[in-house]
Amino acid sequence: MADDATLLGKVKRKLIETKQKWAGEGRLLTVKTGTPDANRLPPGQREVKNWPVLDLGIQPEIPAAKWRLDIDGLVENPTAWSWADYKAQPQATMTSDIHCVTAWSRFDNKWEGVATRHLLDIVKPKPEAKFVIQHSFDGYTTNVPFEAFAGEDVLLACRWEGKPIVAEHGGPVRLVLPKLYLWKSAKWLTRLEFVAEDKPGFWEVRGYHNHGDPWLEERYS
Ligand SMILES: Nc1nc2c(c(=O)[nH]1)N[C@H]1C(S)=C(S)[C@@H](COP(=O)(O)O)O[C@H]1N2
Ligand SMILES: [Mo]
Repeated sequence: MADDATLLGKVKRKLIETKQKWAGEGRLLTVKTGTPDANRLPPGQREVKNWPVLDLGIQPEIPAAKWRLDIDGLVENPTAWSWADYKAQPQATMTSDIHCVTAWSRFDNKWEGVATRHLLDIVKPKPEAKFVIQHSFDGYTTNVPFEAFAGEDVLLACRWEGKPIVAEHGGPVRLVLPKLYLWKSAKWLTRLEFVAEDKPGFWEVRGYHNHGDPWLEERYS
């Protein structure tokens, strides 16, 4: 009996030690950077180390002085940001995985920019605002549900891996919404329109899924 109790005591101690070690490493909370983990790749995706370029073939070069972001529609405070206005906002840092519908995923992208949560505090969307339409300098549009846009990991990003986002990847400012396929993240962002009725965007009217969750493989409609 005494032996059993001792053995149990040892097992328990060992278990607690292991759990404590895991907690220290952040295990069970987040996937550790660099750890090979099959669960990190959505169905049908493969990991790439480079960052492919995908767009309509027009890559507008927008000097910071010409860049402008309009935030309008169903908001209490419609706002227009110049580059200086944008840079004057608190800059957040975020690391996220990106998933393209063409089946590549890229892990651990380090972004800097303005969190959509911060933008929402300023423009104050009306309760009727159920969708956000992103508009770009190349004429591209894409629609996302309000809740997706308001995610804590969504950024109006201007930097990637410590450098300004290059024009081909959507600089000066692109959206990064990592929980949806990357076509839902507009490059060369210039307008955010808050609407009550959904308005399918460029790819959404051409057969892409209206929602685009990579974990549910919402590729095409
Ligand atoms: N303005 C704009 N944004 C866009 C696109 C585009 O053509 N124009 N293409 C989308 C698609 S289909 C993808 S997969 C990603 C690609 O981003 P990347 O070229 O930085 O990898 O941008 C998305 N955002
Ligand atoms: Mo895409």
